[in-house]
Amino acid sequence: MRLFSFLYGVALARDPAISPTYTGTIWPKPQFLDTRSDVYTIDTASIKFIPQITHDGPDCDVLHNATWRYTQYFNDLAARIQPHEESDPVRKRRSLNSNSHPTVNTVTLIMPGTCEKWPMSSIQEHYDLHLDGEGATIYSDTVWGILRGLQTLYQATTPIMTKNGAVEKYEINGMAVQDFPRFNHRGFLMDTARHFQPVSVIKEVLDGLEMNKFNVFHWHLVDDQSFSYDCKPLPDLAGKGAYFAPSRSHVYALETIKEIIEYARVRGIRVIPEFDTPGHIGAAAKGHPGLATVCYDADGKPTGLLGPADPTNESNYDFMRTVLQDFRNVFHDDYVHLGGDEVSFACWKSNKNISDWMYQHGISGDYAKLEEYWVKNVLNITKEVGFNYIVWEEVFDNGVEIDPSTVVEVWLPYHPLNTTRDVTKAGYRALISAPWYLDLISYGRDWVYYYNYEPLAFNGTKEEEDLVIGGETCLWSEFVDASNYVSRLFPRASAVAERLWSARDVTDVEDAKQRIHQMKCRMNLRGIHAEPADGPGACPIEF
Ligand code: CP6
Repeated sequence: MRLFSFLYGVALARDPAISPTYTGTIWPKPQFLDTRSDVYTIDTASIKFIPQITHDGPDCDVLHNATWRYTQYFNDLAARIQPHEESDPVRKRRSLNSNSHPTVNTVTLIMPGTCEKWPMSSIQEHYDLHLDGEGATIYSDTVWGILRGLQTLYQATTPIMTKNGAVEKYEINGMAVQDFPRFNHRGFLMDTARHFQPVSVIKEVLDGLEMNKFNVFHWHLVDDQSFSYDCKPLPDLAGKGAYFAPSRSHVYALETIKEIIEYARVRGIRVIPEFDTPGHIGAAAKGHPGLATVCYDADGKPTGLLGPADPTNESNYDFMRTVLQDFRNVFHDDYVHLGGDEVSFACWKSNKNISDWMYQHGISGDYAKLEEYWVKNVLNITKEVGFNYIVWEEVFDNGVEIDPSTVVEVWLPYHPLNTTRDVTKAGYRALISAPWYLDLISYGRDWVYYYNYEPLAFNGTKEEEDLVIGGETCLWSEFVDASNYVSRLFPRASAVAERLWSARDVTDVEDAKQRIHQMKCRMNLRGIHAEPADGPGACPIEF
């Protein structure tokens, strides 16, 4: 039955027929979508989700949470239906009998595999969705696929408006969907170090990420400006390095972090924390004297400025072990992000202790080797603690010897396709973020640039292409806080979501324009403050 529907899907996948409902506006576009001409009323008020799972147990809580949540989401749609008074008795009867379409109100969730509790780098998200007069059926080997299928079903649910602009009912087409992501890693970087982002914003972001089928929340917790993470064994890091320290008003407490990890987990979103070193450690240095290099002026006097971490201070590796072990205790993913970007050598060069140490170690004048010494030690500690790691591309560009399981994140804007080629030629896995920096704003429809970037356009071999595991869109937060965060993120991030999920040949910008607009409206209906995507327009139901 799966094989049959798969072939059927192929045959009809490119059928451009305009459907009367939202089925054709699903974002990101499914791999194979067959919209049928039969139309049903979908009873959003009494919809029932019926799990058919062979391996129930405590670990199936993601599925049970999903049936509960999606019941709420559909009931929220139902709550917008406005009962309308009709004075003309004939029309009144007709509208009461507006069940000219059969009603669908059951969704069967079939999952033969074992439930997984945590989404990890091995996540599988393939699902089949079928809807006809018998009801809807979502089939997946994993609970993560069931989540993606539920989102597709939700998006296909179309409000039908009366002439007065009220919601009368919801309709949905018969359909058969075969869907799976093109790339396994579809991430978003949130920076809570340049501005502290309240938990309410983080949850709104995670809701939007789920709607767009993203599966990684890369959490840039600490940087030069603030240390927003409450590292239990080293309370001075946040206690001295956070905004408004020593008050902890701008610090994520352990309980809060766990709440966010849980909120992400049940949405099939991995949480990957980043501790960026040896650069970007300014805030950590406030709470941990000796971590940062002391910079000197030409006369040999301390300038008062602090540089990158001091690789020659062996106690700094104990410090790194303490932080990473704490990350290991708190976060569940198999990956951690170790940073490694934008290391300035100027301060190292000004420091006589460092040049003495380099002389003793036979690397005089070779500051890339000094950086390598730091990075290699930190990578070894990370392995011992039990994480695989992602690093920013400089670690690769500078020729540091890295474990074959390392993921290299390509971010420098100059020639990301060449860098992708170099990284994959060297046998490393690549993650692409260079074209998708949402903080770099400009007037107009910049989503089209994000949409048009093709990560595999580097003329690689099949093996090299397979090493591109996905990408991340980044919202560095120098200029965003709770006042403008979500609207700057969505729906511009949605362009990246479709590039990373949908087939390579889904490149029709005119078609995407219509759908990204519907997607913005749908996010608004769910309380997500997505901004207009593409200039003038209107949503059927305004926010
Ligand atoms: N912070 C950190 C940043 C950036 C990076 N790392 C960054 C650099 C250039 C641009 C945007 C952001 N603000 N820690 C680079 C990975 Cl244009």
